[in-house]
Amino acid sequence: MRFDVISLFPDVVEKTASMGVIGRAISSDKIQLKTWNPRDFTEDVHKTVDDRPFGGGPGMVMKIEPLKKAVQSAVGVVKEPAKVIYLSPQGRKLDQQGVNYLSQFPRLVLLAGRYEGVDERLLEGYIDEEWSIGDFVLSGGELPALVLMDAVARTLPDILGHQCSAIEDSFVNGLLDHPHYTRPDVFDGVAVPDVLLTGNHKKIAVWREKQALGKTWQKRPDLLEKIKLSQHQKLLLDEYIKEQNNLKR
Ligand code: 4HQ
Repeated sequence: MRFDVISLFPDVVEKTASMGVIGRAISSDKIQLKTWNPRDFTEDVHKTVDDRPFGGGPGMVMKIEPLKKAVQSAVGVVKEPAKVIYLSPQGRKLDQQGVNYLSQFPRLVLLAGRYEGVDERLLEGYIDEEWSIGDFVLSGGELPALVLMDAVARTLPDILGHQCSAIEDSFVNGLLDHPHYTRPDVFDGVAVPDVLLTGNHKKIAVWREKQALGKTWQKRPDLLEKIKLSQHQKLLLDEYIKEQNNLKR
C-alpha cells in the first residue's frame, strides 16, 4: 500500500513514520510513503501558502492553488488510483471499522492542513473523503495523518513481526485486549495469574477471551452493545461478572 502525505512539515511526517514497525515496513518497501510540501507548488517569491479569510476573523486559511497542485501531483505520481483524504474534526470519526475500510485501498493521499484549515472549494473539488481522529482540535493535520497511516498500515499482511498480534489486538474482534504480563512472576507481592504459567494453551486462550470480555464490560460497556456475543462468550462473561461479585463480598 502507498501513502502520499501533503504537509507543510514533511520532515515531521517522515521522521515519525520512520520509527518502529511502520518504519521497518517502509524501509523494506512493504509500504511506500512520499511527502509533498505545498510550498513547492507556489509561484510567488515568498512561497505563500496561506491568506487572510474572506469575511474577516482571526487566523489564516490555506490557499487553494498550491494545494490543488500538490493533490494532483500526488495523485498522478503513479497510475494506481488513489483515495484523497482530508483530516479534520468535521470528518467521519475514525475507529477500527473505518481503519479496515481504508485499508482496502491500494493508495491513500492524506492532506494535513494547518492554520484554520483549507479553502472550502478544495474540499468540494479535490477531496474524496474527510476523516477525524476525534472530537478535539489540534494545531495541524500531521498527527491525524500519522495516526490514520499507522492504524491502517498495521492491519496489512506481513507488516507486524507477529501477524496474530494484529488479529488479537483491541477492537479487532470488537473487544478490548486481554491483560498482558511478563517477568518477574511476582512484583510488589502481586503474582501473575496461575493459568498463564501452566503452559496449557487451550486454557490460556479461554482465560484471555474471558478477560477481554470482562475488561470490555467493566471499562467500555458501549462496545458490547455493538457486537453479538456467541453463547460461549456469554457464558464466559457471566462467569467473569460472578467472580467480580464474589471479590466484592
Ligand atoms: N485538525 N482530526 C485543524 C484536527 C483534526 C482532528 C486538523 C485541526 C486540521 C486544519 N484532524 N486542522 N481532530 O483537529 O483530524
